[in-house]
Amino acid sequence: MTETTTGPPATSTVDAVIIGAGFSGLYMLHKLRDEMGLHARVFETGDGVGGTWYWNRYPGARSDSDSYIYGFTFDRDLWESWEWSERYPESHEIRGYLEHVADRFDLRRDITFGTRVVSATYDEDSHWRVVTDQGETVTATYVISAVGALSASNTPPFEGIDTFAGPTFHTGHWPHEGVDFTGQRVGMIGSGASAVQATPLIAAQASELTVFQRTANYIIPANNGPVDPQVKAERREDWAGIRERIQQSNFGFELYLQEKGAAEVSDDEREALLEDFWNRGGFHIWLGSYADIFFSTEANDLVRRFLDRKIRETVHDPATADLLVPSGYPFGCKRNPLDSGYFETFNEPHVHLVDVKTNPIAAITGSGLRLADGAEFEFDALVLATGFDAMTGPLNRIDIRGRGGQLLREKWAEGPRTYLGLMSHDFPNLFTITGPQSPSVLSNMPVSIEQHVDLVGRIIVDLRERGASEIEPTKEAEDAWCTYNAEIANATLFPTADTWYMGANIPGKPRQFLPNLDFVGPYRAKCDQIAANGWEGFAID
Ligand code: N01
Repeated sequence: MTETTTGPPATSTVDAVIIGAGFSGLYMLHKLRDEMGLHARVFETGDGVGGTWYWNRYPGARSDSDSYIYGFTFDRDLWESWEWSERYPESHEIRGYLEHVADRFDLRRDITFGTRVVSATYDEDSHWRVVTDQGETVTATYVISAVGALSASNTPPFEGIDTFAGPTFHTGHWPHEGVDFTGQRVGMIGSGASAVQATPLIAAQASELTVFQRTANYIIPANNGPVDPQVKAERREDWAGIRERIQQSNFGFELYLQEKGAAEVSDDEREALLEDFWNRGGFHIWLGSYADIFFSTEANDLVRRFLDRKIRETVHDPATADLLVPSGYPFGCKRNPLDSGYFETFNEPHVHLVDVKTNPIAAITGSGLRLADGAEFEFDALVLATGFDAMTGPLNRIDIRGRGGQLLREKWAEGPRTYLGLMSHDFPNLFTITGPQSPSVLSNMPVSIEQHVDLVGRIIVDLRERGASEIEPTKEAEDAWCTYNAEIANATLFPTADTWYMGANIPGKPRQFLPNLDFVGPYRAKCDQIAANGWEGFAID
């Protein structure tokens, strides 16, 4: 009798399992399968490609990176095959781009959608057993986490969170069909990058919008719009130059810190530069102005004063402006959002700002929320723009067990421990693309993603050429990397701010600076040197 089966067998063996089908997972699959001839499978929770951009569909969602560098550069033909419509790419356009990539390289046939990886367990025979929520088990030599840095959404444990009678939306899990707020009273908790993008658009529909702000942000104009066709054409031609420059840059952008510090130039010179950068929009003031703002409070204050003034010039009501002017932490050490009309929105009579730092949210109620002082707010819909359990969250939500059954999240209970942000001791052949303690979120992500994917590819090629079955960092190399990361972070002002970079947005999360501060170009050179030295710091078996 012949048996017919539907779907894959309950257990199969592949060379590599890749977790996630965003930028990282797609390029990793292409690298392993098409360039190296390995049998690789991707598991993706969503029903389509896109990763972070599959879920982040809130009004106004777009990347803060210029579109011409928000894509892959590994293939010139791919580079030339896509045209972005505006200076910054909108969420749906980024998804369109990644669908284009998936089509072009025929990636979907090795991606299993609608499937979450629940565990990955290392067996002492140099294999990983990966189990999905659909009951499938796959055995693989390599596991590559391509889960993203900002993909585990954070819903704060507000008392009564389930009691609100109206609909609740998290910006990181927005309904695909969109939401119509016309005529509704909307309450939005949070004032980070997602809230800053969503506020003007929700305000345009809602009859009333109340934003509950815990920490004011330094927000810089995006200055979005169409790009001059001539500039577009030049960039299209300059694939090799742009690729080289962003790979060698500090942050994966064509932005370069000034040679002199903010405190070393005259007031007039500084004012002129900041004004010019303000008008250009984008990250110039953050990643292209003065290096000393990251080290010196005095230098930082000089730039802060400029930004404070801009807010007060825009916001009409002085009390609202007071609330919107950030205080208590340095500029640049908390991710500054880009603005497309955020401050102006608070000049509209139906838009309100409520401080929940001095008077925190006590509870969500059936009809809205209540603050600690007893003040009640009523609305029809609740938007949680409350961010993510960044960098470690997506990995810690999977049961990843290395040697001796050790859980990764237990090993990382006091904070992540990695070598290069790429691997962790006792977890052989597990790679974390743009993982914690790599430049990752302090860069234009596709640049760092390409570098890590290429590096993983090189490691695996080398292992196979040597006939080796395993690689992992030594404990000594990992300890040294963790110490080094802490030292370079502590030399800056970054740890002085309560941010998701520090894990400070999640109650109980250990306070540790999560990314690496080497910068993109130097970090790449360091990895290349480690490779040239025969994978220094790694044990290969
Ligand atoms: O999340 P956030 P996000 N009570 O963590 C507040 C990237 N991104 O989704 O600042 C009251 O920044 C919280 O307050 P506080 C980008 O890297 C990129 O906006 O912690 N409020 C904050 O205001 C970005 O940085 C793009 O004091 C509470 C907000 O919720 C990252 O994703 C677009 C609270 C969360 O802001 C995250 O951005 C969007 C509580 N208990 C996002 N808990 C682009 O490239 C949290 N909050 C365009």
